[in-house]
Amino acid sequence: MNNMEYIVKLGGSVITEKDKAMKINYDSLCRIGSYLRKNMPKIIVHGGGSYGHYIVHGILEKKKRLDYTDLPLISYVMDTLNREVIKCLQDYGLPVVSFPPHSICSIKNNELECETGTLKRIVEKGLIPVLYGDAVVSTGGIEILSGDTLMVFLAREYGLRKLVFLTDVDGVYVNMDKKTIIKHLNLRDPRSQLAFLRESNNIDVTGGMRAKIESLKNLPSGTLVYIVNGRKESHLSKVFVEGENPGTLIET
Ligand code: IP8
Repeated sequence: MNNMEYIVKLGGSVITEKDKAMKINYDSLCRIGSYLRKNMPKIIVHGGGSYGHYIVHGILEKKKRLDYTDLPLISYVMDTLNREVIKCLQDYGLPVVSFPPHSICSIKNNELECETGTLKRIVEKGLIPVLYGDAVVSTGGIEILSGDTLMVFLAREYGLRKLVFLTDVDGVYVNMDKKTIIKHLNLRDPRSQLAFLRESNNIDVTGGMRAKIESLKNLPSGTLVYIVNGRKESHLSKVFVEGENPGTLIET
């Protein structure tokens, strides 16, 4: 399993300081870089954290909705975060290339479309494209495309059967108070599905966990999805070096 080709998402809550606007957590980011160097992914995606979410939240507070005029600022802010991610990963020897989603993706009638020709050629050369949650043009104006949606889209596009989501929690919680996590979840097993739904009120929704799991249902069956605490070195070592599950393993 360790040598399976995979796609990884560096969650915004791991690489930035959630409560501090526009602040990167370089320790976390660079530590992840050192582990990705040991076991290189095919594609990297990162989230918006206190860059993208902060700016979008501010716009929505002021005007209640997003429109075309917001694309320059949101894309600039996400590009700024992306440059730092790229720089740190390159410092760790990863051959990463930035791929701003707003320049290749759009949402047409709720369907995500991305021009992936160049991306494919870059991957074929052994380089690693880095995409991220972004604002993209849509039928009605612009929409926020989350990195989670991109992960599923790209995994399908490239036939990748292993996805790793680095988050700031230990996995999918079934009980937030007791901090108990599900070790293994099979989305097609009716029993585990039932257990999951019954407990879903306790699942970490602030981290978008419920939406994340919902979007996984669009993956082909037999795909392995690891939800891992990207802030804990021992968990990074387990998933990237030992090829084991330190958090929650979801099978589709
Ligand atoms: O953190 C959100 O991406 P996510 C991107 O992957 C923006 O949900 C611009 C808020």
